[in-house]
Order: sequence, then C-alpha cells, then structure tokens
Amino acid sequence: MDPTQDVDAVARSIRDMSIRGAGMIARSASSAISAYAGSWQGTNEREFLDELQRIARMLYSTRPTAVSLRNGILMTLRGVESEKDVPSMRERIARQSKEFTESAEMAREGIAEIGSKRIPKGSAVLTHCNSMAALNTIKKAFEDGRVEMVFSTESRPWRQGHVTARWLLDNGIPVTMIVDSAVRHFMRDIDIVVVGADTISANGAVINKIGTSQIALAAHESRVPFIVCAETFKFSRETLLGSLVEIEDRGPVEVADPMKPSDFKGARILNPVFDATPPEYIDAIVTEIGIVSPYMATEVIREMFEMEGPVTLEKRRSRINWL
Ligand code: RUB
Repeated sequence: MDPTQDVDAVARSIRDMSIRGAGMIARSASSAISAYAGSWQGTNEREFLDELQRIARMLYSTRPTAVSLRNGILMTLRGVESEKDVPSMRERIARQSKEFTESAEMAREGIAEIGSKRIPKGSAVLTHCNSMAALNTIKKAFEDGRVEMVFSTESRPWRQGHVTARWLLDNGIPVTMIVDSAVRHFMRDIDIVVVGADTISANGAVINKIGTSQIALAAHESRVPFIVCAETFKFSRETLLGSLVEIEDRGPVEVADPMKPSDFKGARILNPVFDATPPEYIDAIVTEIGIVSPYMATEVIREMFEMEGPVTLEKRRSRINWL
C-alpha cells in the first residue's frame, strides 16, 4: 500500500472537516506523518527528509488558522535531521508522534481538572462551536455538580453546535440550543462562557470559531466571565516573531444555498470561519500548566521555546525549514 495515500486521505478529511477541531487535526496530522514514515521504503536520508517536508507542508496547508496543526507537525519532526540513518529517523518520528498525541490527551484532562474549578456551582454555561477542551471541562464541572445547563450556539455556517449538543446529550448533560444571533438576548441567563481556541497569539488574542469575539463582547457588557480552554500547543511562536494569524475563508458555498448558489450570482460572499477576541475580553486561559492571563501569552510561548533549548544562530542555520 502506498503510504502517500494514507496521508492524502487524512489531508482530505481535515480539509472537508470530517476531521476537525484544533486538537484533533494536530493529533491526526502527527499520526499520519508517523504512519507515513513507518512505511517509507527508501534508504536515502536526503530523499526521506524531502518527502517528509513535502507531506508536512501538504498537511499544514489544509487548515491555515490552527497553530496546533503547525506545532503538532513540528513537534513530530523535531530534530529528525540530526539522526544518522533512515531507521533512526523513523524511530524518532514514531516516538515524538506518540509523545505529542499522548501529551495532548493528558493536557485535555489537566485542563478539565483545572478549568472545572472556575465554573461556579449551579452554573448555566454558554459554549460556542465544538471544542473538546471546553467540553471536557464542562463535563468535569457537571460531574462535580457545578453545571446545571449548557447553552450551545448553532455556530453557523457549518453548525458545529449540533455536534456539541449531541455530545452533551450523550453525556447526560442538559443542553439548550440557540442560534448565534440569540447570544446577547440570553446573556442574562448565563453565568460563565467557556470556549476553546485554535490559536493564541503573543498579544493574548484568542483565535477561535467566527462569532467568538461577539460573544466575548456581549459577556463583557453583562460582566459574565469568559474563559478559554486551550492546550499550550495552541500558543503561536510565529506571532511572537511578527507573523499575523491567517484567517481561513471557506468560500461561498457554506453561506449561500448550496443547492442553488446561482441564485446569488453577482453577490460578494465572504466566509471567514475564525475571528480574534482581544485579551481585554478574556478573564482567563485554562491550560494544562495552569490558569494564565491572556497577557502572559508571551511567557507561555517562551517556555515552549526553552523546551527546545536556546536558539543559537548555528542551530537556526542547521534546522530544516519544515513548513
Ligand atoms: C473548531 C473550533 C474549536 C477549536 C478548539 O473549528 O473553533 O473551538 O478548534 O477545539 P472547526 P478543540 O470546526 O472549524 O475546526 O478544543 O477540540 O481543539
């Protein structure tokens, strides 16, 4: 079996959203790279590195906004070029992929444990889109007797809110489904907003599903706490080095009637699927290493840098530009 086919299939599934959510796409890409490396037949290290770079870039191109995808790929491939031959490169990739996926699972549990305590007893919680980091936190809080009701937004255009509502029902958690535009109307009934993140930038802004920033604004107006549940691999080093987060636009079909797009001939249709919530509207970011203020984002990013040791000029030069 051609290993490229598996990677192509994972890339397609991420693109068409059969695999979605920032944490899940990162874990899937990491596992796909590991499976690809494990079944690569060649013996030439240079060719192997070139192939790895090609599939890394291909996987990364599927969803440009989630830095989790980038970080997952980089953590899986870190230091591969320093290995002496193809078998040790393969082994390193398999080990790093396992480490990444296991630590990502553990991070979610840690976040739930920590975040649950921030949800007041008897709360009505509002969540947006479908974040497993947020939902596991809400579930833990429910088990701890803190949650009475979860308001789940529809999350247009893709309606990830339906996935959330079904998951809550499956877990025996009471759910109220509302459309996105009803958020401000219901804010008086909400005790806390809990959402996830695709990317957290160095200035503390949280990039999450489109509409998150409007919810944060409404929560701020009503003095309702707004917390974000996110693993540390959702913090973006690139933003510390000056890059801006690219906001994915998924095209007109999800907005116009998919059966009759020609009804809207001539209309300009925009479909940005993420937005940025500024730090002043965020009360706390719950990570596996603890609660951090959005204004501490730079410190979290620096800690991630240090995990790789100091960045010397020599190291920078010898490093492969994977993405
Ligand atoms: C999903 C979304 C989620 C974050 C966090 O968007 O915005 O809130 O990805 O999810 P999409 P998680 O459906 O477009 O991927 O906590 O599961 O990583």
